[in-house]
Amino acid sequence: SLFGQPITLTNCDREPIHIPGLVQPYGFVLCLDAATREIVQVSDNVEAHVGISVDQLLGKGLERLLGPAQLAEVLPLWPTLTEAAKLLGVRLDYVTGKPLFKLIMHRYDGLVWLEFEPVAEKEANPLDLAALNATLSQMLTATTVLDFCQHAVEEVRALTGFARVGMYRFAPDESGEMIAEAKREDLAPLLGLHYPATDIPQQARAMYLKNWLRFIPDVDYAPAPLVPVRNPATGRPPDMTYSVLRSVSPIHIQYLKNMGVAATMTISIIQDGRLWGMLMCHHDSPRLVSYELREMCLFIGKTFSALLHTKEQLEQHAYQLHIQQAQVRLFEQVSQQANFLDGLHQQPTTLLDVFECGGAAILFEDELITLGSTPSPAEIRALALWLKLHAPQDVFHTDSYARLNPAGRSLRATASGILSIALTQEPGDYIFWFRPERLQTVTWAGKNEKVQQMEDGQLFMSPRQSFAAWSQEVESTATPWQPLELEAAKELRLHISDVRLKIFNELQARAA
Ligand code: BLA
Repeated sequence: SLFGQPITLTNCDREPIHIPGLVQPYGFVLCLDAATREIVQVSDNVEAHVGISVDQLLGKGLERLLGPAQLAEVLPLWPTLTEAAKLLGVRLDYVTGKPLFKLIMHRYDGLVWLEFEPVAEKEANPLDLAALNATLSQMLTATTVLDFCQHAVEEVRALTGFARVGMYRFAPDESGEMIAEAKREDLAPLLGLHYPATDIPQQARAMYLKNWLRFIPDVDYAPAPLVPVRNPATGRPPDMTYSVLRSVSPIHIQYLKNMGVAATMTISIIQDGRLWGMLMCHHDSPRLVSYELREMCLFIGKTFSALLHTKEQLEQHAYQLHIQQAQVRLFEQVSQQANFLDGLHQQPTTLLDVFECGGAAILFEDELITLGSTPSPAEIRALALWLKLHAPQDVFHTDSYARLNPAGRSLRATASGILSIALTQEPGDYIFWFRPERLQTVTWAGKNEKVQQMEDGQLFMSPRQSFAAWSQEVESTATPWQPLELEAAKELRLHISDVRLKIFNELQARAA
């Protein structure tokens, strides 16, 4: 429960995940007053790691923990610390067993944070620049966003060995879709699955814009509290936004357990200051990933973010070119055919080739021609009538006809989205392009998963329930039409009008 209240979808946004007062116990944390350099808070698992108790540290200086050699490395960094992490390797000789630690330092909320992660004795793990180079080469070759994502997930999986690495992209409504995936063969795919916005609440999204990487090596952990839990200077738990070991929301931990996930690493993909997506890594058993390897993946995530715009532009240009070429061929065909209509549907290039769509139709002087998957002839005629009354503009488009016209619900399988051009005002001649309901195009792999509910039963805490919730949200909607498609539709309309005018004039001249 949350502040002793039942957890609901609406109060989820209010869980103060930045001040849990708890850390993940695979490492330990010291908080020092940034001014006095006195240890003011310590995670209570410090003794388990280094054999020094909390009481021996509180109120003291770092020399209680670090030897002169390490102090000589740490202290010069002090004035340079910001929320950006600085990394040192330290050896604590008095520690029996695991004396080697990664020390990750940053300054935030009036404190200097020292986070210690034990490392294995043999772990050399130097930054593998050759591997990083190979990864970037792969990513640079991509000419579409999906290819780009596919390269990124495959490379991150090869580097880290996570059982599943996916690219999760946010839609404008903040729901998300797994658009690329690299996974161990025996795992059920999550590719193409959609999840509602509520799976990642607002305050978490805001935090992930500041801190790009999160790591949970073992979801089955008992959090270690900070002692004291409140910073004596502020009277509240300190802000762990930039902390590596921050303990994760118990709600999210439950979610991961319901999914059968035991370890995760996620990296924010940020474009123009907004969360575009997340690189998600899952493992079905606990998995420690070294700090350096996490940094390398973070580097890949940031590079991905920086290149994303270029890839999107490449893809847009390619689609634009495709539309233009299809348009030119259609124009040729229309001019060459005795009946211009034949040029739109009987030749090698048809209306279907111009846009990404499921079907198209021409309604002209009461004749109806359909291509691909479309509503029934009666439904198309009813649609034309509705357009004439309610949407008399030359070019009409919607990504949810059913929202404009309740009768449109019955068309949603083939025509949730409609783009149409009016050929004449009277009697109502049109060319239509149809897009199917998005739901029909989504493949859902989680169907056979066991659903586990939280005790209060009100939460969508598994992919299956999430998918059901998302389905309701997007019922009767199609992929939206893009501005470049609307432009092209306008041009097609003008061209067809010209051709018809020319034919009309020729007929007139012949008659005279
Ligand atoms: C956080 N939820 C998250 C995160 C992800 C998801 C990726 C980021 C934390 C991390 O790094 O793991 C969601 N994870 C997913 C999705 C998939 C996945 C969609 O693997 C799909 C494959 N979550 C809920 C509900 C609530 C909720 C109903 O589903 C609230 C009532 C809360 N999710 C929640 C909270 C966090 C979170 C509070 C923040 C966790 C933290 O950083 O402390």
